[in-house]
Amino acid sequence: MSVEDPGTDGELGVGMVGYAFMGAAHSHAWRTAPKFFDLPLTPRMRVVAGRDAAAVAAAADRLGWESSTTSWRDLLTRDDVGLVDVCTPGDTHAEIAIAALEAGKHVLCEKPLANSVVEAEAMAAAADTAAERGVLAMVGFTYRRVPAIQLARRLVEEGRIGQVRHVRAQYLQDWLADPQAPLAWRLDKTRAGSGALGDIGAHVIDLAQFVTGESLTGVNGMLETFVHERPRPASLSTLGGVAGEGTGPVTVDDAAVFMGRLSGGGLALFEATRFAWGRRNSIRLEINGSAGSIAFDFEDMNVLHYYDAADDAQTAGFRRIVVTDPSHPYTGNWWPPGHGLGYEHSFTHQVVDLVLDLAAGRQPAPSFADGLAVQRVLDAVERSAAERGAWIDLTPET
Ligand code: SOE
Repeated sequence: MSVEDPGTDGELGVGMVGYAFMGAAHSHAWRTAPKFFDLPLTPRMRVVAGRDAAAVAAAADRLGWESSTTSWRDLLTRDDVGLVDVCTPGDTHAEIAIAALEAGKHVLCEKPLANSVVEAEAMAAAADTAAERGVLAMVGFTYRRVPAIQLARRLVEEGRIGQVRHVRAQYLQDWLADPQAPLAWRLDKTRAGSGALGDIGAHVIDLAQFVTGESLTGVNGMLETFVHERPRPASLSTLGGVAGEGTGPVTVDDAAVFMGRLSGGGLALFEATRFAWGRRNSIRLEINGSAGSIAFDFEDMNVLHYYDAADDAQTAGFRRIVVTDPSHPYTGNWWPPGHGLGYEHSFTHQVVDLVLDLAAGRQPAPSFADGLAVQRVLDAVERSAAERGAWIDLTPET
């Protein structure tokens, strides 16, 4: 396959690296996208790579891949692979993504883009060079593709809430609130880069910037680790697992609280924690503008709340919009109005948009440059926390 041609004979051969939670979500998306959307290239799930031969073969079978390999480098030499999908922990993103781009493969890479700004810069530079040859890269901030979030973006873009004054963005989970929850890789700084901050805080940073169309110009914040030692896992499931013998250190933050200033002059407040008992996967975004407000919670993900300050005072109030009309983004390809979408659909929409962009030779969004911008915010929050909450400016060159 030549680099100018993203697919052969109307197909896009995909090779995926990693097959755990994110790998399963991405596999579902590659399988499902061509069944519900009319795509200019048909994704072919050629090969999945992982270190354990038996486990990766079983995953290939379960998730619908044609073959498996224990070396991700095999993907780079295969002519029937046009895109490499990176679903590994953050410590391997840079190496795999850069090698794939250099080999002429398009890349989809899980978030956060990398474990450090240095790595993210190298990835963004590799993506720029590759783009000159028609080889394209995208980072997977999937929540952008929730229809209610797309509608929120449109309302802000159309000026329906006026100038953005406040952003309140929270990502709340509780899978680590139990101190006996085992030591998953997401608690190891060398593998994950950071804790709640990078794993889930990255999502709300991206959402805040995406929905407002603005960028953070500076931040300050606090990080905290509540449980410093956890049982080593006997087995790991999607996020939790079963505690085994012995304990090991938690080397990342358990929670992050930070605030920032937006390029349009608004103020933003962020919280990311995996210690919010009862909040399983709650992503809350509230934006107050000069002419209205919008509010979203992923735990009710098919709904967007919209307040229009121009409404008659007698009847003014938040409008509960069920974002399932065929006129809403993506929804017309799924179920009749009111039947609703779930977590997995945003991954499918990600694949759909990526394939459309590849076929058109267009840069997909979010790009590696967007991923780098989020990485700079993560880094600034860490630096601020290390300096007892000092303000950190985020000028483009920092
Ligand atoms: C774990 O907190 C996690 O799986 C994140 O890594 C994902 O990005 C998010 O979609 C769900 O939660």
